[in-house]
Amino acid sequence: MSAVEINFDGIIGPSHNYAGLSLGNLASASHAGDVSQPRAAALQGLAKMRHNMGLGLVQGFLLPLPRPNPPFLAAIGADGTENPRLTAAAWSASSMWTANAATVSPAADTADGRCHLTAANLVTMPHRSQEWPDTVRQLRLAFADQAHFSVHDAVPPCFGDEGAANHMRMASSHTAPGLELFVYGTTGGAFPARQHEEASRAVARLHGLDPARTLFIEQNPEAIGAGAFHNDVVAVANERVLFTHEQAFADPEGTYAAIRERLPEAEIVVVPAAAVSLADAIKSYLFNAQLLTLPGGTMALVIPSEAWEHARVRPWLDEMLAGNGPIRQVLPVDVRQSMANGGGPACLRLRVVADPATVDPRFLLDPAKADRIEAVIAAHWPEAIAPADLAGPALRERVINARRELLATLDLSELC
Ligand code: SUG
Repeated sequence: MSAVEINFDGIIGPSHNYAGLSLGNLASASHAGDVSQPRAAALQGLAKMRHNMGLGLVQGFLLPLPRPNPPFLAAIGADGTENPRLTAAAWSASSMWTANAATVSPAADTADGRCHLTAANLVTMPHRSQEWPDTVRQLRLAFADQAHFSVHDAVPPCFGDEGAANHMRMASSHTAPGLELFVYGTTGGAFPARQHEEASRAVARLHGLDPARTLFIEQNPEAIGAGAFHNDVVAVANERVLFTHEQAFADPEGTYAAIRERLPEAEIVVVPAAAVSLADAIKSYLFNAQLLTLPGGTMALVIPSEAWEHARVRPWLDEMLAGNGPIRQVLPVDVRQSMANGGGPACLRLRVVADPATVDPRFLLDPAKADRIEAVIAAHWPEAIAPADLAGPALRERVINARRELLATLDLSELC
């Protein structure tokens, strides 16, 4: 097989919980203190993977990271009893949102003709800042073939980097040289701007991107203020198509013109604020969608069911489908447990363009493996976690064992 787009979804970990840790992420804040359902969450995530695999697409996955994470607490001289937020941070299953695991530049874009991945430091949110060392270990295993991949450590923590959630790629096809779009925020608003311009520029340099095919675009501060803590909450791109909210970028017209100048075949589908307000876009997660090229060549948008059911989003989607645009199908999926923490279908996946034969096969899904993963989740993932359960020895044992069982069934115990 030659290079294709592979979506690597994060398997939702057994410690999935609602602690309200992410300032500026409205879903996380509004569900703080709720009882979570890790088993249902992980099954929803797996169902999405099966759904996309059923479309004829190659599907991969990444594993939950070790939680609770005692080294995180030890590094700050804490044992988890001082402060419930620190405890919750050490237990967070946030690595499920693999769109934040790394930024990926396919081989067609890079100076050395290899696919480059830079782990994201995620420094803005304490609970996420502990992810990258374990993430990079996993990436170095999955993409160990150095003839085809180069995996970089995260950029220094003085520059906040949130990975692929603030990065888009447009190209005439996945394997053609592409235009890489890095979207950064500026500080000073009500909520933190998680992606710093300097981090984006560092990643572009590390990947050996051609400056003529790289754009650095400022996020609209108004969008961040309205709850778009990552650009992928208001825009998504696939091949020649950019699907974006009118208010995603600080200079929308300048951004569209710069894209069209470099990629004349670009098709930009803009959703006007008059049809879907920024608030509705963020509430429904319409743009946190997977825009996928199906094997037949047409494009489908995999959206959260919340968007499909939304009173103002649905009419807009119906109208789009009735028109002659590039997005021919809309496919809703149920990832409600992740959504309640601000993670839609797009947050749950990391896109890598590569020949699947060059990826460690243990990270690629097939129906039989999906059945095995499902059996482990059904047998070992806790059904419910209330905030007060965190730090309890019984839950701790259960969560550690659940992950161990998953790694064993996937022959990945070296990640223990
Ligand atoms: O970083 N939520 C994640 C959601 C990440 C979504 N990813 C993308 N947009 N690509 C975040 O804010 C909530 C955890 C809590 O509150 O317990 C959380 O981390």
